[in-house]
Amino acid sequence: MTEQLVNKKILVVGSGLSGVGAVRLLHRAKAKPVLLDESDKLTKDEVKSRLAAEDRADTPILMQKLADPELDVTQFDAVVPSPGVPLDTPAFDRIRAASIPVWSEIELAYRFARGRLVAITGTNGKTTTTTLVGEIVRAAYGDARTHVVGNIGYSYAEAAPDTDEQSVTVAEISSFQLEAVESFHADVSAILNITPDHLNRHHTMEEYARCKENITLHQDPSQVCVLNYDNAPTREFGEKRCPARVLWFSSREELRDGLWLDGEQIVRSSGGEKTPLMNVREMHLVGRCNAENVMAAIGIALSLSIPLDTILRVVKEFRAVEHRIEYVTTKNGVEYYNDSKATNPDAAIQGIEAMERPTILIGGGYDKGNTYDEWIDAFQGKVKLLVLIGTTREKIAACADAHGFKAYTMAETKEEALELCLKNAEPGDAVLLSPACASWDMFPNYEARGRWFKDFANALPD
Ligand code: UMA
Repeated sequence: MTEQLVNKKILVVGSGLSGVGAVRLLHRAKAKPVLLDESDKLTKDEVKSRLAAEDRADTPILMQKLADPELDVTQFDAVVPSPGVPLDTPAFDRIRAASIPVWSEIELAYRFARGRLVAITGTNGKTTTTTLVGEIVRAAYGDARTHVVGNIGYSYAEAAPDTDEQSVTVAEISSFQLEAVESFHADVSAILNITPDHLNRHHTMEEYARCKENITLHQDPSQVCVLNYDNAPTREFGEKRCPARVLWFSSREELRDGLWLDGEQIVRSSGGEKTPLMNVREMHLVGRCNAENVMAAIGIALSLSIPLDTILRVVKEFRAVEHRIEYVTTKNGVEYYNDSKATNPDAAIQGIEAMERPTILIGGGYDKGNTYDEWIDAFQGKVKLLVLIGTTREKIAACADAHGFKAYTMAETKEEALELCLKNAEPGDAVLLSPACASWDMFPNYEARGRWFKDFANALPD
């Protein structure tokens, strides 16, 4: 398919990881990329410096809005938007009206990549599952054949030119990346769960779910989709619409076929015949959500025909990814957990469910249009104090009041939040940063928020 790109003029929108990767790939495909960035804060030189040195000279850079009437979009053969670029805008209406194809960066990468592809999406658990599957694939096929890409922080387009027929690419895929796919399809896909998130971008749950379901758009029954039996949207999708062969996992119900949790035991069933695989206490991960991630990873790896003993060995060695229910330290009998990656209520529910002690919880942040009722309901007497930060703190406080939860307090600054935790924590407690919100009102990203919390906990005297 890449022959079709030769000498084609392609507009890449956004000069972040995806845009830079797309430009690199397009040069290798002998196309003629033009890079546009809409930021008022970046200069042309800054954008240029983001490109690989060998791509700088031959990449025209446009610093303007896509909607700029002076930009003649009809000169382009295709447009490749970065994931952060919304597609329901008049500018994209104009592009589509001119019959110019719009390919997300993963669509472009897919057209260029070789070998087998695993694609993992879901509202929560993507990074843990992708990382774990990547480790299993690495153990089975070696480092050189393994590529772990996508939303995890390394663009698929950047990696695609390095793949060959022997490669196995494991991609963490977000709903943003699935908005404009045409031919993208995985040998094994997974939708771990679909719960409310990113509604400021997708507007409705239906549209958000449709984007996630796009991960299977071109799969057929010779390929596999790993789905969560316990989550209503993925269950309904698997039972009614999924074009691939479904492999279910469940942490709540016994399955005749699939992977499920029997108490603490992960069991694989085939035609009703049960094989116990391992006890969840043998892993270094905590919480039901992680048991689900592990079952999904085992299902994916089995679908790639990786031997079971390799899979289980890696699962038992695997440690939590940074910022996801990550144990930090114990100081003065108080355990500290960093769950900064819980940027939506559903992820934060998993965080609090994983706690086994009275918990002081830091919550709140940037408002993505979510509601917090189910999160507050999940506290179940476990949260002894909720310390609220960020722009959502009033909204969450109102929700807590409505649910009769009074043990909350507001912090004006992040420093005050930490002081409140210290003042109230007693030996035997846990302090959990699991904000249920994005970080962008107080931090550049959730990683910076997580590091801030860890630095604080690690610096406390023993
Ligand atoms: N830009 C525009 N116009 C816009 C929006 C952005 O020109 O309307 C420009 C910005 O000025 C900037 C560039 O585009 O220069 C940024 O593009 P981007 O926001 O798509 O970011 P990338 O650096 O390309 O990173 C993206 C993903 N970011 C988003 O989806 C917002 C990264 O996921 C991903 O790791 C990377 O591609 C490689 O695949 C991050 C993320 O926050 C972790 N993902 C969301 C999430 O997990 O919740 C979905």
